[in-house]
Amino acid sequence: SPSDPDLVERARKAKEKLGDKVFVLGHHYQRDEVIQFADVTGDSFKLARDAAARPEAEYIVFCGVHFMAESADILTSEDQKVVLPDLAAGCSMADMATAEQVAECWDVLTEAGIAEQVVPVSYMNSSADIKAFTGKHGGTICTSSNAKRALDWAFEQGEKVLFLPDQHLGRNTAVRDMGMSLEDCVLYNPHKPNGGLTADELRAAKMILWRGHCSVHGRFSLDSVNDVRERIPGVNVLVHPECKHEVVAAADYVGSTEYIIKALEAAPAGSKWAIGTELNLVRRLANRFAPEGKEIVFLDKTVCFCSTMNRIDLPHLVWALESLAEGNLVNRIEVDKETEAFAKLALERMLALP
Ligand code: CIZ
Ligand code: SF4
Repeated sequence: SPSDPDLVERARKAKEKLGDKVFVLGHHYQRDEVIQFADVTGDSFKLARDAAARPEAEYIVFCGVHFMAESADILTSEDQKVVLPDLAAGCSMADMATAEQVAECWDVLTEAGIAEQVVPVSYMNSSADIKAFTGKHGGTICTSSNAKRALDWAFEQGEKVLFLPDQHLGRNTAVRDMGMSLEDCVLYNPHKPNGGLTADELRAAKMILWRGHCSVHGRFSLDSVNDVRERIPGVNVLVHPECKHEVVAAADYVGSTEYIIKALEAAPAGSKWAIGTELNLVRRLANRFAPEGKEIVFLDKTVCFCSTMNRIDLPHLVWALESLAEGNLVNRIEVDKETEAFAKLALERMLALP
């Protein structure tokens, strides 16, 4: 839907007034009305790095969700202030692993006598607390683009991996890219005593998967894939690795948002694609590539936007920019020093991955 022209003008004015003092980051899953004001777009990791590469920007306005703003705060300098236009823009997946639950899990692994063999690997989509836990226990962060390299590294450090918080990315990477079997993986349920696992099950496992998932990507099903293949003969099915294992197994291609964009850029005219990722991005890609004769559809019409991503709308962005332009620092996301130090350790291990 077209954006309100008054708000567009107000956002433009406030941004102009701030000049180089502000840098606006736009995650791929953001609304069009917000993305039009982004200085750069990208996935969460690219955006955090882009922010760090702009030390002259005093304010980083992060159009995305809370864990991403935290990561940007961790990777940018002391004097840069990260602002999230709506504090209610969280991530249900990141919320599925709390610091208390993860500490309790570590006790369970210690009880089972395996904690020394376990290396934590945490997906970028996790709170700063979970990243700090990961750093403290010798582990690394990963994104959906480098999950295999992170697991390769982790299995050089220890015999087992605790993968947080997205079970699907963990399972898909282990089985698709690492040659493990589904039986090598166990699911740790933080809502059950001992994670719902026996000590023997934990000792036998190679991958201990946290029972978290993305409420958007987790909704695509095997039926979504079968239906689209029937509806559009010759369609290429391309999905994000946060989708369920059966969906990933049935797809033609699997990759991160950056991978999806590159694949569509390289796709020949006349090719047909069904994409399993967030709807704002898929719609934008469909519009962008339609003139080149590439037909792009959303994998399943019953799945919708990421509701927390969509909380960042033009009114919230205007409010944040105008406040900053008037000298009021609003909605700052600031990670405390100790958490930041350990989280940074985990992020730096990722940056050092071969
Ligand atoms: O699903 C998400 O939220 C993704 C892919 C985030 C990101 O950019 O890493
Ligand atoms: Fe979280 Fe999924 Fe939304 Fe990404 S798409 S922010 S993982 S709920």
